Amino acid sequence: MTEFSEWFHNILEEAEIIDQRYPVKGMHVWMPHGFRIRKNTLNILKRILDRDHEEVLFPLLVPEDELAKEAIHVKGFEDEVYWVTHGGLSKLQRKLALRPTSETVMYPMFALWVRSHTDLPMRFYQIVNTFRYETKHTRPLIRVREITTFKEAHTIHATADEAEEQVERAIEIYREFFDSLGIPYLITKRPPWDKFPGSDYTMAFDTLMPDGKTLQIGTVHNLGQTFARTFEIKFENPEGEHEYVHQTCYGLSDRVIASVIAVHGDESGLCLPPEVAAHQVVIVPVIFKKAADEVMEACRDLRDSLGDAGFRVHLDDRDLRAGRKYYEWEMRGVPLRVEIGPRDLENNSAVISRRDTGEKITADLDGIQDTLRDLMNDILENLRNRAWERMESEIREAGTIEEARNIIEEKRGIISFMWCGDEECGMDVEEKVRVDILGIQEGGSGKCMNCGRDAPYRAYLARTY
Ligand code: PR8
Repeated sequence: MTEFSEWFHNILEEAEIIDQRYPVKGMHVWMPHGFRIRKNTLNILKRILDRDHEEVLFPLLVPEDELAKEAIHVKGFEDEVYWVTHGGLSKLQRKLALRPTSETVMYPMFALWVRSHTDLPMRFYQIVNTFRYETKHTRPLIRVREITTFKEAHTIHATADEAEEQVERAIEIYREFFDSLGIPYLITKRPPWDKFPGSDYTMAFDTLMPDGKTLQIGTVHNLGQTFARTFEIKFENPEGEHEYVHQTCYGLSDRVIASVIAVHGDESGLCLPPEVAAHQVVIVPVIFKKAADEVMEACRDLRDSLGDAGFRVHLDDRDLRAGRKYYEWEMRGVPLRVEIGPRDLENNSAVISRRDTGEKITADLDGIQDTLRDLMNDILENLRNRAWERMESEIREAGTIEEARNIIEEKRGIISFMWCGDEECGMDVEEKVRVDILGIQEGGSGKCMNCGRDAPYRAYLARTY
């Protein structure tokens, strides 16, 4: 693949995902094709969350005093906040922030909503835009200043154990979500210096981008009782005493779409999992003078029957060369292309082309729905396996700092090593290898790669976005 960032930039434009020319840095326009992919992706997540979460919608603006209430939280976000200072020509008495995330928007209301232990647990989510004045280099979908698809969930529990369990459930939810997109992930507990501001701890999902850098694609935070104490969120327990609640929150962003594009794409462009593709099947009539009408009619019939059966299908009947159409639909990542020409019609068949493998399959028109459905399942599985294999082959074990340095210099990817868990030692590793510690996984034993002490953790290092 050509240089990744150039490829990514070009494909967003060529496949009409977003328009990057909007004149505010870090803010982009979703174009119709991108918007459809976005909507299909959101639908998968909603389907999973709707099982036991309630969807809500809170305001965009946060009063300054609410934002400032949770000291650690606000410290983490203070240099990323956009402020509204005026209403028309009048200066506002109370500045209003554009939400960088919604803890300080929601939690004052949660204090009003939560009364008794019988109200708990509560699980909410909303899909909104959030604003972060990022100072690091912005990149479309990857590091933006308006996150247009912020999917944030917030839960409230009576006990610490229940909050802990919710963290596990949220991890399962995100696993299921990323599996249905075929995106591989590494799940780790973030080191303390990299956790969400105000949380007890953060669990993160990272994926590997084609240039060997990792991208954080989702996070699950156990908030403990920090925000409950700040915002006075209390419930009455069965004994009639008032206790602070325990909370979690977890979120995903536009990065989900960035990873779908980057992880599965290739030299020919996008390669989309069928469930998110705007069109799952594109029918291209192969017209010669002979039997042109019959071919068009067969194509229309097929389009109608596939549409009725629930496929997102498109008939490309433009007056263009078939080759030009193939190129375009491949670039746009359509999973399956069906070609029908006069000879196919004589045999009551069609030729199906798979975007992921390039394979061509001659299928009987009568059973074509089943064939297409089987192929779509197979495509997702193939994309998922391929992507997992690629990521796993880029995780390399290092026993010494020297080895870690060499791997990062020569191969990039992710380094796995044993770590004592000491914060100072961790900072030292980051400085010596000049990359970030992604996080840790419990279990395993050995000696710390850096200081040689007993190491109860497996940790990971990578260049990150
Ligand atoms: C929370 N509160 O906010 P989080 N551009 C694109 N994606 C981003 C950006 C950005 N500038 N910043 C973060 N993300 C919690 C959980 C409610 C929900 C993505 O958590 O700050 C990252 O993938 O960790 C991150 O994992 C996710 O948003 C959630 O943001």
